[in-house]
Amino acid sequence: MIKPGVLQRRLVGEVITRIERKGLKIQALKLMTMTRKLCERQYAEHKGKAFYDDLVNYISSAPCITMVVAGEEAIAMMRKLAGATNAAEAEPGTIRGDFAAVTQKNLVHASDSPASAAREIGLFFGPEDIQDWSDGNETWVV
Ligand code: FUP
Repeated sequence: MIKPGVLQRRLVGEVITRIERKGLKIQALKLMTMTRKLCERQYAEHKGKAFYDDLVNYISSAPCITMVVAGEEAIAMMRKLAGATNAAEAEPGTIRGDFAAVTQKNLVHASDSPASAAREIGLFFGPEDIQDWSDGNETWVV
């Protein structure tokens, strides 16, 4: 998920380019403003924590881009591309390390396990939204 504010900062292309350059496959993509209810479901594991209310307010404040990204080890790769949650700890070269100075506004969310990916994908997409495709590279080279 590309979080609110990334559109305003005109960084959507920058984030998606990193995912594409890594070689991962985008199978679904949607521009949407999340309702509070949907945010609460997305971040249910954090309910009761000090940052929870601010997080839900922020995530429901403006459009996000939700995506399904596929590939071998896609979860581990997306987490590496994103960088550490804490903006001060995220390494340069990662999305958060390069563009986030505020942890709450750390640009992206990436599922941390197959189970959370399945749950989160189900919040945003139906099976009909997810497209499988082949790059067809074999037709461009001999
Ligand atoms: P991540 O899996 O890296 O997105 O991190 P978490 O699920 O732990 O946190 C979800 C979001 O809550 C973070 F992206 C930003 C916000 N957060 C804070 O604002 N403060 C914190 O101390 C921890 C998380």
